[in-house]
Amino acid sequence: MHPPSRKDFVSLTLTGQGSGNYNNSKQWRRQSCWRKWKRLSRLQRNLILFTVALMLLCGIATYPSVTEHFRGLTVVAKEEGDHALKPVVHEVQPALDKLNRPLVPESPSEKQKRAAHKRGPPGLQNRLQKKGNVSDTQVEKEEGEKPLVNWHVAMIDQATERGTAKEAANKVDVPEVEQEGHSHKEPEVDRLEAVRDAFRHAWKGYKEFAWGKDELRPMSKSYGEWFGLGLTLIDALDTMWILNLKKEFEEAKTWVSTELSFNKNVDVNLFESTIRILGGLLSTYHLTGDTLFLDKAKDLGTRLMPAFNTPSKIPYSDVNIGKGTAHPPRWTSDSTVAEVTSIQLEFRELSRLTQDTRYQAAVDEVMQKVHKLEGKQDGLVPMFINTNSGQFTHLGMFTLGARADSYYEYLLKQWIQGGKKETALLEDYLQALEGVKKNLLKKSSPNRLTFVGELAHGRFSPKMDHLVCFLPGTLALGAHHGLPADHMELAKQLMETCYQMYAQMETGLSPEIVHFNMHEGSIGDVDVKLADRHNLLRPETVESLFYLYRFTKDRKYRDWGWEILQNFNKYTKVSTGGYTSINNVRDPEYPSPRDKMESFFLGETLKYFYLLFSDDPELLSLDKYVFNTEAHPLPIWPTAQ
Ligand code: DMJ
Repeated sequence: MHPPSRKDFVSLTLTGQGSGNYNNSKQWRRQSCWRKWKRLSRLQRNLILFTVALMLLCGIATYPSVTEHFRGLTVVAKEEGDHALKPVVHEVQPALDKLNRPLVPESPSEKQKRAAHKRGPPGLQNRLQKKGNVSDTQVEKEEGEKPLVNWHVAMIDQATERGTAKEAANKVDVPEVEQEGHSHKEPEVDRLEAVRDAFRHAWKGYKEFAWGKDELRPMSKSYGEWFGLGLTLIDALDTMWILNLKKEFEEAKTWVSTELSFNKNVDVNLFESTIRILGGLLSTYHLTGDTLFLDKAKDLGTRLMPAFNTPSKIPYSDVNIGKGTAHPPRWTSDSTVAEVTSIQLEFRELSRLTQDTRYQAAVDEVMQKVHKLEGKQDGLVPMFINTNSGQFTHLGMFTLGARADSYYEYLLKQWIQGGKKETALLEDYLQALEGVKKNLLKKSSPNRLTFVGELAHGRFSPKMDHLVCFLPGTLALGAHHGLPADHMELAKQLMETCYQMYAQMETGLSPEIVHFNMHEGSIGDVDVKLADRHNLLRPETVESLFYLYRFTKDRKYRDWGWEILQNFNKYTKVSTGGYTSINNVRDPEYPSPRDKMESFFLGETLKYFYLLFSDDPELLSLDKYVFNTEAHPLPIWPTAQ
């Protein structure tokens, strides 16, 4: 992080006494005034004293009306959306912004007009920043006004206006509007627009500082390369299409057609490049019908195939897509179970589209082998698998978090993709869920939140990764597709828990990992270790909120999502463009930006926000599409196939 650009220092010049130079010191000035006062006559002194006393009396008498007048000016200026005054008003008295609501309720149309008027040009902040008015550590304020605040002021703002995130979570602060006898929350269109605004802001940073690169580093206004394949741009393609951001989409498409080449001597991770790039290209092809994206997908898929040339047919983790060679990580011949079992939706779809069966054959073989493997516990899988032996390694460790998570997700989703015919996938999924219930599901204290812990050699640990928050959505999706109703009940309970992982933090944003308290008499449900306090802008909770809302229509899921989006805007938005992951969700005063915007923030998090707030159930109907683990929608195959 850059140090603030303000100069918080006082300059002192020390001069020796009696140096003979002109001396304008306070002492000298005091002595000279006193001498002048002594030279005045008694009458002159009395006259001066009388005048000063009279002025003081007048000042006291007129004070209330003067302050009233100035308070009135401030409110009027804010109501008129006076851009020139806004930043000053906000910085001096941030809480007033929220309190200055009109006394007479506004009609929805007036409210929209006011909101539109207030939403100033985003470029304004950047121009100010370039002039050196603010530091690099600044984040923008949400709610259209976007005044400039630094991390410290942002904290003061929240402390004044909302108390802790926990308190806020228990309040429903969305104003209710009566319409035709029904009670409605704020028009959803505002929330959709807020997501589009967030995307535009993220894209602005990417475009300006990281165009065609893998990831934006928004604080340092630079970029990071992982594979050197424009990861963020490709991950975000279908989001732009879904959010109807045509101009942005066309620019990105031009880059894909003119700049993107997979003929590069570069090592890529098989799983990450499959879910983000192959998945992104395939879904964009489906949404647009443009064969450019299918051609690129086929090129990449073919270049990834050497990963499967292993003694066991369990793929290596890394592939050099230019040389056509593959290898495991330097320190082991193991692959991660989630990685080798979460590339199937994409390779199967590639086979269906190209009529080339090799892609599907390779990934189906992996599933068949894993299906038969020893070393599971009640359907739960260990985290590693060896590419030589084809056996699980590091036995006895079970989690639904990192390294195993999307194995469970893809069992269900492959079954749905293939028209619910592949019963082995369904059996493994159902058995694994029984394993979760039997071994990993517990209740926290004091609020009895249902959570999914981990198992290490028979010992239970109440540790839950944020990654596990994909599970409520997956459970709900299964119930929607005819699996037992108690899956939906469990989905709702876990959804509440995942929401609390946000709401109980001081920033209202979830940490990467929490530990739940299980002892009677615990004060809070959640403990967060120092090393686990980061937030990477991950999507899983928002993803699950989307599924839960689609299937239940319970508006609380939307309101929870709205809170989370606002907190991303408060604590992770960088004024010059982009959003940053942060180190400390427990410190709203200094959440400590990490200077990285993950590609999944655009590919997944913002897309799921948009779908959560959309009223159109046909926008990517869950009866027609299945989302890959990077939120790229792929079609459910027609039953004839
Ligand atoms: C994404 O790349 C995918 O959702 C993956 O399944 C898990 N990790 C990130 C998001 O958190």
